[in-house]
Amino acid sequence: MTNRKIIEVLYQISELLELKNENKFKIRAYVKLSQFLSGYEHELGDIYKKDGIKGLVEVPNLGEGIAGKIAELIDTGRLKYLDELKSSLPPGVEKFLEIPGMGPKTAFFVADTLKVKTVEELEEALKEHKLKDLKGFGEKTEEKILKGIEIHKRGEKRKLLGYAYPIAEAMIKELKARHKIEKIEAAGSLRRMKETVGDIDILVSSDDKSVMDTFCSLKDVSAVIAKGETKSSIYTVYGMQADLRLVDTKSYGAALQYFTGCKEHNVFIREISVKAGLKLNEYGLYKAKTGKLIAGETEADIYRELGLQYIPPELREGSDEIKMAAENKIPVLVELKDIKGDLHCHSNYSDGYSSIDIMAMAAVKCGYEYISITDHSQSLKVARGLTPEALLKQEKEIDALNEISTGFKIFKSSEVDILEDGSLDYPESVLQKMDMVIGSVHSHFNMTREEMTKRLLRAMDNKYLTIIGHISGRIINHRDPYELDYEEVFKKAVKTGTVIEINANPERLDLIDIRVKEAVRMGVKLCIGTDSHAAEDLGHMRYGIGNARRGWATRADILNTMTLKQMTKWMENKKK
Ligand code: DGT
Ligand code: CA
Ligand code: CA
Ligand code: ZN
Repeated sequence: MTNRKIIEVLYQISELLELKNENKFKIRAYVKLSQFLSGYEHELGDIYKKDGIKGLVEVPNLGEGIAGKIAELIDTGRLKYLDELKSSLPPGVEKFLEIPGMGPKTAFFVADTLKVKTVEELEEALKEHKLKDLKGFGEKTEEKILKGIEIHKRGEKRKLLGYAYPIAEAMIKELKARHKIEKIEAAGSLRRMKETVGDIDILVSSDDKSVMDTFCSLKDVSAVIAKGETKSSIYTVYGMQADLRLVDTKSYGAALQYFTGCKEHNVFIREISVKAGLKLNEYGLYKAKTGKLIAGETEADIYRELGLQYIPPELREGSDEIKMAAENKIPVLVELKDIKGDLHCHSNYSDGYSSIDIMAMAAVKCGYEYISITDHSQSLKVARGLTPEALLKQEKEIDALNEISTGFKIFKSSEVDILEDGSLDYPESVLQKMDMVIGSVHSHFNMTREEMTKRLLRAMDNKYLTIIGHISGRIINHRDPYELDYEEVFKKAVKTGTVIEINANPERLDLIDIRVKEAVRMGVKLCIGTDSHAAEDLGHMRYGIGNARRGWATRADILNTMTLKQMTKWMENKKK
């Protein structure tokens, strides 16, 4: 039983309790614990195994009552309490709760009055406008729920990159630990760092054939779909399928190329080989006439023999990457090791879980030279936004920390709300004291494209605004982006020197890849920030890097590849 699975159960309980109108404090205990666990570095399973319930109770936010339930979960894989909660609800309600925008009350109401039990039945009833005629519900509500259903269906199929990536990593680690392995890595959309992935594809080369047995008996397996000598598919407890393919070392590069995709890229690549009198498949690259093998062991060999520059996986999306590679125009893309600091981090002053010094220490561990503390501004009450007085206190704490450190700096900043009219949520007297300022939209999402564009353009007129945070407002699988004229915004960003953020949080990954490409083309300066709410989240930087690379960004395009010295100077100039 992993923390991830436990979190799922805790959330479910909290939602069911809410539905039953239970005690608010009781509900909050579950929510708080699951939020805490999502950033917790230790596995509760390990703690329980070592120290029993006593160990669990020592975990922050974890009380005795819940500890007993978690112990039951770990021991049996089930929880009686949850089963009872579920069976006390009208059928269907539990499913409806998974629909974005559907609160417990509505879920209860539709199940009760429309007498529908599945999401499909609900969808049908809505399309027949059965809800519209009822008291208090209009066409708007119908549309909203239908939209939620659509997003929900998408989300059921594809998982976030940040969800799937650690799962794939752990599987690979386990296989490596138990077998002598030549080469192993994830292929498919995961290797291309696509924002969502359909399934996990792993490729391995090893003389030890029993690696397949291990794969099919991993602790994460909920069902074995197919098991063979060279290919197996499993279904995992995380709601995703994973495939393992065992290939010959001689063919490893060819197989990796083939199974990395995407399909369109592969089709184009094969066309090129045919034109060159060659034949490419997952075993190798051959002379068409004689069948002689000319490449196969590495991907680099294959691209080279096709007369192409090496194409990094993140670019293989079947757009213009092959044409560019033929002309030797693939740039050196930004890499994780180029990043010198994180510019978007929350602390426990607002809605983060870690203190400033813990965040800073984690940043040092990442090899960074600086971190920017960007807590929320005063209007964002739900995220405990800081009053100017609280900011002063934070400023003092940061000054004190900076005084005792050398070669590492904490920048004083804030993620300031861009208010409805495009003004910023602190007066200039407060903003001017900060090293930098992120401006983000956290409210009034329902504006027209013109209004929202105007709002952002106006924010960029504020000379203290340094960066626009998570520009589209989307939450993948939960909230669609608002409408925005990106060309106008990018133009203004170039003119005012405003930086646009690539938000590395797996739920946001915002700017999206094709817009990163557009921004790079227009000369917009970008930065990558994790939007961390706990020290562990700093590790999300890799997803931001993946996204930046998918948008063809180089080191020079990304602000936070600057050293501390360069960055300090850049900020001073920006404020002038
Ligand atoms: P996903 O899993 O939906 O996020 O996307 P992928 O790209 O990982 O797709 P998947 O898992 O179906 O297959 C992995 C790769 O294998 C895919 O990117 C390209 C290759 N592949 C799979 N089926 C075909 C095919 O029918 N034709 C070609 N050319 N390549 C294929
Ligand atoms: Ca896949
Ligand atoms: Ca697959
Ligand atoms: Zn934000």
